[in-house]
Amino acid sequence: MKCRRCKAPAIIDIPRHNAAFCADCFTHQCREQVKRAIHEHRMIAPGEKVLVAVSGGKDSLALWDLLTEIDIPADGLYLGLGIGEYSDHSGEYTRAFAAERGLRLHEVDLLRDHGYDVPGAAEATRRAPCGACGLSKRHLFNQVALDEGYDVVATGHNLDDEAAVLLGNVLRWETAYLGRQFPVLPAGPGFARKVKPLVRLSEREMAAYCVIRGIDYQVEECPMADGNRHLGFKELLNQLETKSPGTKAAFISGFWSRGHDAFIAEADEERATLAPCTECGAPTTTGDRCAFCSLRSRAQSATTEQPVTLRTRS
Ligand code: Q46
Ligand code: ZN
Repeated sequence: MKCRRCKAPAIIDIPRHNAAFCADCFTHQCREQVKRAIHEHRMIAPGEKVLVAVSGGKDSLALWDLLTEIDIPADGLYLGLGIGEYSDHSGEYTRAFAAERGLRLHEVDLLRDHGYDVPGAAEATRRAPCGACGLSKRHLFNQVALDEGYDVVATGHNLDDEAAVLLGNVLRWETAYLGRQFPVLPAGPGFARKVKPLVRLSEREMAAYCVIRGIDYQVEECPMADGNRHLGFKELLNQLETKSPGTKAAFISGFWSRGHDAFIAEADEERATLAPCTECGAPTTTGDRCAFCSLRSRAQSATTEQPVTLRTRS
């Protein structure tokens, strides 16, 4: 197996591109894929302030590294979820990554800053933890971006994540979600722009990228992932991909070019009905308290500690 670009011995094959690469050319290929995604979808303009949502896992740390490598300066935001040792270690990997590279990292801790954690939220809502966890992340990433003057929030969603979410949304015809499923979500009143620069790269490629670049990351699975239905969709899609390489990429790129437009109107209508949350001011469809503020007040009752203010590390 030889590298497609330089003909040296290859260390990784990428069946969907019918190609293999040596370590140097593979990292070059990853950078090119990120540049292409950013360019194609007009994710980030020169000079814009970028905030990367970092979890301590391979995708978000690879994303932070890749943006830095292609000369797009970005600060990080780590959200402490309070999921025991898993969160403790995730925070340690993130802080070490930022410190080694001299990058600026913001930290928000659910328990310290908002008086609840993900296990408490799951208990209070009596639902799978991922729902409350995802809601908290979306709200707080956006809030920190707006409060700290960032133009864009970049997340580490990769090709596998997008294909699994798309399959879930299609299976249930979640049309409003389909309208919002795109590599870039524009800014609006109360919303920073959201972008996914890793959509052209797979989970396996991001793991390989971290190994090659010497990035230490959290390899443990989240212990609260059991109720996450996307894991099942990923397994199914992996089976299809093994039989027919390129299936996932064709599924999502076909949706973006031929399906997404059909659902935009519904997502736009939903945005047009938004009004400020009576408690935090974030846009909400309820006309009262937003879903985050409702969750927080219910979840706080399952915890004991009181909130303190946002801490920023430079
Ligand atoms: S951290 Fe949160 Fe994930 Fe854990 S509780 Fe679910 S959503 S699985 S990316
Ligand atoms: Zn609110």
